[in-house]
Amino acid sequence: MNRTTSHLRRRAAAALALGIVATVLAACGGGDDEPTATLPPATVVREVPVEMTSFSFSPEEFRFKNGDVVEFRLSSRDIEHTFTVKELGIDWRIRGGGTGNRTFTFTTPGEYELVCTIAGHEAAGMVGTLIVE
Ligand SMILES: [Cu+2]
Repeated sequence: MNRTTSHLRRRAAAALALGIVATVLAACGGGDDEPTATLPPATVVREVPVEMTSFSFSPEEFRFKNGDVVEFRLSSRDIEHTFTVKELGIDWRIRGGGTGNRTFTFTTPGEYELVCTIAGHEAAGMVGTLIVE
């Protein structure tokens, strides 16, 4: 992860925390239906569910805009799998039957190969594509 990505991720986390505080404040506001705080406009977190199973990713193609902050909501339907994009330094492992949320900020346009690095899975067709426009 480069410094810029790390910085953006911290900003995203801070913005999320702000959003939670704003929601709580609004809920406790007693009759005031308007939220009292707004998120910084640059921070948009997209939530993307991904199911991993032997031997595929669903979906198998992802399209993002450069600058997107994406929260991947990973789940394994059967055995252990990884969500690995070597060129971007992404290597997330999800245990069999498990779930995990991982956030990444895309800062370099391109087309990237997604694979599962568990032995034999890539060869069995557990591959995908990430496109950053
Ligand atoms: Cu796998």
